[in-house]
Amino acid sequence: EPPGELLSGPGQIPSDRSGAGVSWTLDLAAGAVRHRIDTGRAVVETVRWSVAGEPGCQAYVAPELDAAEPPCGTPPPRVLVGDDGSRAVTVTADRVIGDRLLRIVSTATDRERSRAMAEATERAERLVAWDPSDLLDTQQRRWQERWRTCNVTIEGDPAAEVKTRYALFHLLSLTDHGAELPIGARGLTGDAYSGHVFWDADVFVLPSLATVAPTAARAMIEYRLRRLDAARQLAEREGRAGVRFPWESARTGCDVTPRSGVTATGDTVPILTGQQELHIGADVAWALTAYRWLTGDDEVLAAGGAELYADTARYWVSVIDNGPDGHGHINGVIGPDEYHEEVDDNAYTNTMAAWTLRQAADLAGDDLLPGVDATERASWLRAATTLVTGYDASSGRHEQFDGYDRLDPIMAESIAPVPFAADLLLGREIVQRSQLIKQADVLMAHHLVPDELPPGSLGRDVRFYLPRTAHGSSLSPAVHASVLARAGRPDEAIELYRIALGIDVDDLTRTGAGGIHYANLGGIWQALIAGFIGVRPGRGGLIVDPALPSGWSRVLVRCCYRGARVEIDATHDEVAVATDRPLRFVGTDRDAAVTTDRLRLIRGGTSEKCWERA
Ligand code: IFM
Repeated sequence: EPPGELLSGPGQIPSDRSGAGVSWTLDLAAGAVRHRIDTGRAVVETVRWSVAGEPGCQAYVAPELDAAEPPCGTPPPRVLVGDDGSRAVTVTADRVIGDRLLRIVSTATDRERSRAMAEATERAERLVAWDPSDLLDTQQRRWQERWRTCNVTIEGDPAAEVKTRYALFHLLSLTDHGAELPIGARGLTGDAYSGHVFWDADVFVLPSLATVAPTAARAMIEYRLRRLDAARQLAEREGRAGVRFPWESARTGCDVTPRSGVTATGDTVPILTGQQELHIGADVAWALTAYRWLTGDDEVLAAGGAELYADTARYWVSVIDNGPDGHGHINGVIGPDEYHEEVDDNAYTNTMAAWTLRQAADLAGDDLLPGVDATERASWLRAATTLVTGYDASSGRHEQFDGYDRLDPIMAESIAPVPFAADLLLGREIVQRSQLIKQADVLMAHHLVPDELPPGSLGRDVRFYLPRTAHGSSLSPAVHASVLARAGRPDEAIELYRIALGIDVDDLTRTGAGGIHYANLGGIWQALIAGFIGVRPGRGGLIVDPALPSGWSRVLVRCCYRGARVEIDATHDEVAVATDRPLRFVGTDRDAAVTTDRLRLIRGGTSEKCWERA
């Protein structure tokens, strides 16, 4: 672990290495990778897997070719020393059983080398004593249990079904975790972004994980809570109050964002995201709220959550400039659209800041934030109300940042088929002067905090920003799919959904060598659940409001909400929701809330989008 980096793990499946006589298969049912080589004279099959329920352990079964010793000998233990002196010890154990070789590779970390060594050795020796077939059967049984709790069936679209399951597979793979779970942009599947944790974890992965593995989502929150002190120091260093989470975070929670990078053309360019991508502060608070909504766990407030809200609100108050126009402004930032740097009043940043201030004020109003008095609470509400959001009542849409509308109106489709990296294709300067955007920005706010934006603005913002979006970030297509479905345009949503599905499975953007795009996978699950099935938290209960693409005849989903196991069966005309304990549901219109374990909705006669309780 070089300073500022997280330990990287095994790479992902090298899908492009499949070819004549060679195949790699990810067996989603068994949670294992099968590798087959047909040399023409012999067929060699191996299988490898991350042992479910035994974090840090990998198993590998292969034919033992010369039937005597393991082919390359057993590697000796490997010790990596972290920059804080902690040790990661990897122990390998081999055993030949009949004509097969079983290899276990076990990694444990501890401050004490001897403890890490003992733990890794104990696991390796225990697992290598198993019969390989039994070990693989156990793996399969554990995965079957996971698939019984969380799964998706999409009738009418088998490709979308298997690729969505692939996303779910990787989310479910995060189930085995310690007390805290930092998810890097590429997890442990590749070295792009050095394992660093971005908002990808908080707003893309965490809400999805909360519906498939709530304890893993809690461990993700814990990762942030344990770095509140580091975030407090960062805010202080920048002359601000409260907490400021770093744009890129690793073990200590200090800012590890690089200050420069080298482009594909070999030029060194400054990286300003560390100084300017401030929205991360609101994203972390949003993730905490999403976690509480989705799991019903409010104990997290007493475990540091209350502090996180209060100090995030304090941070925003100290960042906001109160202008002579009587409004609050946040200047010199980068929004989610990273093509435009140092902009004033980014709609996403300001909307999220205002939302966070109101959240904190609401909690303080309910006496849930110790140490916050009425005066401070009132200052948060005032700041939220005066902050500009870029909304223009005459056009009914948001301007992405101050001055955006005056930029060159270049449309993405006039350059190349999406997704493409506009900055690489056209050069940074041209892109900066244009309205081309990298990823969902205003639409990201619609995705995360729909009730914070003026009614009617979703449709107008989608119409305006979609044609300007290059989807140069893997975070973009799934969010667009989700908001398009919610905006009642599911047949366009499915096009973006297919792009999102292809990013990892088909390596659509040729960036897979750096690892799996976890935000994309989290985004896919969100687009399915919140977009197509329309399950989202409403005021006082869950809303179910499906908008299925015409090519999907039926969708079945299993997941969890607020401690209950939930099964949703949706067609174009009818939705049935069954839960193993009663949940509270609200309608999308003025329907009264209902608490039930069986909900049936049929498409209403009055409007295409309206669902009525059957
Ligand atoms: O967090 C993202 C960002 O939004 C776009 N660039 C890549 C980062 C890591 O995935």
